[in-house]
This record gives sequence, structure tokens and C-alpha cells, in this order.
Amino acid sequence: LRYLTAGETHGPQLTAIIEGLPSNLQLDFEELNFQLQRRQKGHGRGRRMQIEKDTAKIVGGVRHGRTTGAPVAIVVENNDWKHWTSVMNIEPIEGGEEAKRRVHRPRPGHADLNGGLKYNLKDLRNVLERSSARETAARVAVGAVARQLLAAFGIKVAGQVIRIGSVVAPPNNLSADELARLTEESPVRVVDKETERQMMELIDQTKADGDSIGGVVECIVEGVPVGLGSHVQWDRKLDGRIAQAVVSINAFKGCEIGIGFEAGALRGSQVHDEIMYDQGRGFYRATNRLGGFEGGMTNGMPIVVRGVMKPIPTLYKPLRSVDIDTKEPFTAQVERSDACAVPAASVVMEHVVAWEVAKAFMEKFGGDSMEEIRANYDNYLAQVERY
Ligand code: EPS
Repeated sequence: LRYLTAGETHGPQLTAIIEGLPSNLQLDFEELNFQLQRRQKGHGRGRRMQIEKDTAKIVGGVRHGRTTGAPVAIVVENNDWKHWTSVMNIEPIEGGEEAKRRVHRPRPGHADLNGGLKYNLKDLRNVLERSSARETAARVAVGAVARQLLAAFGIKVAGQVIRIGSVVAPPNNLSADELARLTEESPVRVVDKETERQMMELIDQTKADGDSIGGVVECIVEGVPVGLGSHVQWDRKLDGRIAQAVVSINAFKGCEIGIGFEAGALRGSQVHDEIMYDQGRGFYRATNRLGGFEGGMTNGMPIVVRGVMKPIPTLYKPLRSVDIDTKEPFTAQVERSDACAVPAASVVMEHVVAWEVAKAFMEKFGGDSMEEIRANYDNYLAQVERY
């Protein structure tokens, strides 16, 4: 299972191609668009989200509601494109820098300068158009398909915001269903109402100050069988792959599995999850501090992953930078932006994690059709039960 995305934030569309999906996966298109719309919401989003109404247009690999086994191609159109048809034209256009909206002042914290130097581009727009977090719309569309594959086997994914700036949500131990239901009602995707109020207040204050704010999001995956991923080779460890996927989300700077960094402060006896056995349940762990992983493999407990998002670097407040033409210092120009996109990033993280789990699931249970995967899956579960 693999995918690629293409497309610029102010170009005509985002495009994704998923390769390796089995045939006969029944797709719920409404559910797919629901996931895309979840990503668009959240207190702290900027004006761009009022322009977009993200929907997934499937243009390959699906017929009469089911996958055929062929690559699935998905398009998410940019409504904002109509304002950028000339600037983002594929063909050469007449006019100078103004007409092309050339960018020569790199923004600190963005890909602008590194991308310009690396690709030898003197118009930094060529970098920022692709490095924009708009691309995560395509990743959510892809992850939403993966999520439906997982759902067919009873695997559920949910997420929540657990920190925005200095405001931290109290811990909870909710099921994926409860978490999904409760966070959906919150403009900042938290369960606790007092935390929600404080987070919204902090976002408003930060925005009024011309600044931005980051946070921490958490994702859980429930119903995962034991043995996804493998201890035998570094690049087969599923926790490692999840970490890569999480840190690849725009503005993410770190990932924790289970108690994560806290494990560095505790003793072994306070960290490791004791092994239990029950006739009906089989092997299980008394606690889940390791977030569902030992040896890079799932242990059958829910996967718990956290990711940290830095504050968005596009600021109304000026930061110092250097013009690439004159090499003179300047303080950044004002750009349209989100003051806080942590709630949206929580939705993105659910989807990149769902993708990695689905990929590992396909490696383990293989098969070209849903029926074949089902047979492999049932056979394996019976083997684990007999063990
Ligand atoms: C983004 C800047 C803003 C955000 C955008 C990500 O867009 P614009 O430059 O058009 O104002 O709205 O996010 C999205 C478009 C999206 O769909 O999430 C950036 O620079 O990363």
C-alpha cells in the first residue's frame, strides 16, 4: 500500500493516488467528505477555510461504490484557485514580479529559504505553494480511505487535542467512539468544557496579539490485532513508521508513543505493562503505558500516539529575515494565516496514523480482495487464540 500526492495550495487541485488497495472495499463517500470537513474546522482557522468546501472526487479505481483493485485516484479541488489562475498559470504569463506575485522575502520557520536554495528558485512562491499545509487535505482523503479499510475489520481511530500553548486538558480514558463523539462537538477538539473555554480564550488573545500558538494532539487506534509491524528489521517497526508519519505533518516537531518522553523520568517497574491472561480475552496488558507497542509490534492494546505542533510561522507580528535579492534585513510582511491550526492538525494526525496502521495491516494479511484478506485475518486470529 502506498500513495503520492501532488498539487499546490493555490493551484487548481490536490491529487492523490493510492496503490495497492484490495478490490471489493465498499466506500462510503459521505464519510470520506465528513473527514475532509472535520479537517477544515477548528477555532483559530483563518479566512481561507471560508473559501474552501473540501470534497473528495474519486477519478479512478472505484466502480459502483467499490474498489476494483486498480489505483484509486482522488482529487480535492481548491476553490481559491479562481483568484489565482494567472499567478499559478502552468503556461508562461506576461508581466513582471507584481503579476507573478513573486516572493523574495523568506519567512522564518517556513520551507521558503531552504527550498529556494536547494531547488535554485528565485521565486520562493514555487516553494511555499507546495510546502503549504493545504496538502494535508489530500493526506486526509487518503487516510479516510485507509480508515474505511480498517473499519471493515473493527479497527477504530479517534483523536483529541490535549494541549494548546499553556492550557493542558485533563487526562481521560475514553473509548474511540466516545472520544470521536465528544470532540466533534468542541471547536478545539477537547472533551473538557473548562479546558475548551481556556483554549479558545488563549487562541483569541494570541490572534489579537498578531501571534500564533501550537499544541499537542493525541490519537488512539482501537481494535488492533497483536503483531502488526515487526521487531526483525528497523524499517518494519510500526511505532517507528508512525513517528515518521506524524513528524511529516506540516509544523510537527515530535512524536510520543504511550507515555513517551515521561518514560525517561520513571523506573522500569513504573513503565512496563504487566502481562495478564484471561480465557475469553487471551493475553492482555494490565496497563497501557507503552501505547500498544513492544518491539515495534502491536501488542493488542490500543495504539496511543501524540504529536507536537509548533506555532504556525506565518505571523502578523514581524520576525527578522533577509531579502534574497538585496541581502538586506527586513521584518516580514503580513500574510493571511491561521492563528492556531492544532484542532485541524489533530484530524490530520488521525489520518496519517490510520494510513500507517492500514499499510502494516495489508503487509500482514495481504490479499488482492477483501474476501482474501478476511480469510487471512480470521485464520490468524484463530491461530493466536489457539497459541
Ligand atoms: C497555509 C496558509 C493558509 C492556510 C492553509 C495553510 O492558506 P492561504 O495561504 O491560502 O491563506 O489556510 O491551509 C489550507 C489551505 C488548508 O486547507 O488547510 C500554509 O501556509 O501552510
